[in-house]
Amino acid sequence: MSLHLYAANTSNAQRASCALEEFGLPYTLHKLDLSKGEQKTAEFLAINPAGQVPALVDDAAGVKIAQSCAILLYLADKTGKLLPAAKKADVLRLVAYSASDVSGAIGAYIGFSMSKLADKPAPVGEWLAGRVATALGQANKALADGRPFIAGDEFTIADIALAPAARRAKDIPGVAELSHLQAYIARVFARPAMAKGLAALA
Ligand SMILES: N[C@@H](CCC(=O)N[C@@H](CS)C(=O)NCC(=O)O)C(=O)O
Repeated sequence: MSLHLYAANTSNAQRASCALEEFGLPYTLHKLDLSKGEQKTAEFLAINPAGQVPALVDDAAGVKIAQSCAILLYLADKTGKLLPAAKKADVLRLVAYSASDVSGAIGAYIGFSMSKLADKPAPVGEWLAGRVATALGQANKALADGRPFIAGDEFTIADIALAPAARRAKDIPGVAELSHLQAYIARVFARPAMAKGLAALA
């Protein structure tokens, strides 16, 4: 098989597995155990020098690509799907928003919460949670107009960028209250391909 996905059960890697399922592309899954450092082997570092998942190898095209949202853009370009020309600027904006504002804020909150710092002042945790709620609040506000997907009526790669990260954030203070976002997450993962992408890494 030409496509190889290197992944673990994380929201960044779920973007890639969900995308491959949504695009209907067959792939070989290589699950890495991050707790055993399998992402730092010489073999994997030759694929992604950053030593992080996800990474995708497209043998037929001679391509190795990391960064979850870059993988979405690569596959949209390869297939010509889920990045409609009429919505291109908006979808690109929303993919970048998910990769930076949303995942950045979630990563900072989770990194702080899980850190072994001797002193973890509560106000810092609250401030970091506030950044997540502010970032996801933008999506919640957009979805309040009744649109089914984040860029409008059509499912796009912006949904594959946003939904796994938003799902990961559900227990962060302030996120459960974002009712339009919560309904959206349920709607997106009710799609068979999205559900299959999640299950593949579980
Ligand atoms: N911005 C990257 C983040 C990748 C990332 O942080 N991967 C984590 C799992 S979600 C990882 O591989 N961590 C293991 C490590 O850094 O050693 C993306 O979107 O792909």
